[in-house]
Amino acid sequence: MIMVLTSFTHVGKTVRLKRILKNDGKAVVFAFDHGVEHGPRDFPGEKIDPRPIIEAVVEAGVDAIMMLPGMARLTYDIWAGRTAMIIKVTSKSNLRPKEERLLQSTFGYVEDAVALGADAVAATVYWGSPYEDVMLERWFSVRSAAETYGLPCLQLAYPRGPTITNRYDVEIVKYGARAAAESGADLIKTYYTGSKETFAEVVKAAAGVPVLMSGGPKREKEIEFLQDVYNVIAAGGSGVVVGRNVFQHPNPKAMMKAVIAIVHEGLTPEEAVKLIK
Ligand code: FBP
Repeated sequence: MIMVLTSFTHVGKTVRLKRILKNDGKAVVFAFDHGVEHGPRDFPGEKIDPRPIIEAVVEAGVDAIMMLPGMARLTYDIWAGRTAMIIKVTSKSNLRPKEERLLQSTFGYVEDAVALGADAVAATVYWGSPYEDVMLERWFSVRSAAETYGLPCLQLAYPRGPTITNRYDVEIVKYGARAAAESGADLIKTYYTGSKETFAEVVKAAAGVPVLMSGGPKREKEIEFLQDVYNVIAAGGSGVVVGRNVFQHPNPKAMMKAVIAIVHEGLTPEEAVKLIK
């Protein structure tokens, strides 16, 4: 018998991906990097305290959390050993001049993610930005370092820039998803295109790389968001990376449970919303 010996990197990536994408190949990830991307306006009143929110989503059974290195350090006692961790190593603040918000800067290194015990790293590429070149340089250096450590790389593949009038347009989102796949992403997070049919096209364009929906601003009614989650799964999507629709909800734990029930248990939005009331 000839033994097929695979690389250590392949094993490491596979092991870590399995901590994020569960046995059904799907994942619910909690995004919590808004403190830099949007600032305190995203956390009104009591929401400014990150700890009860992290505790709530972990208790709900979230598969992974995506956060910046400093927040991981501030909250590790809550999530360690209970959920997977994806460290995002790029960001930008909204205090910048408007034109420069089309650039995500280095916000940590792959070595920081390793030191923090991460299961994956994440970086944003704004496809279509005048700074696309800088972000790609950054993406490939993150990707290459992550390869050394056997860490999967999630790309936030967000089309935005002067030529893009509608960033949710299916052709534009498909472009970003395909470009993310071609740049070696192991997981892709991108915008919802508004319907099951169009999101199925995005999934196809990604050519086999798992595609996760980015949550977006908080919807007025929770059932609207749950319907989007349902459509993403029906379209062949691999799950969601959700932030505001969960942490700005009056009951983040119940909302997260509803999302998980759709992704992993196949509940309809109507069934899942009952878990919140
Ligand atoms: P949400 O579910 O809250 O939309 O989180 C997803 C996310 O990509 C965050 O990771 C990030 O902080 C934020 O949205 C960026 O939002 P914007 O569209 O304003 O750049």
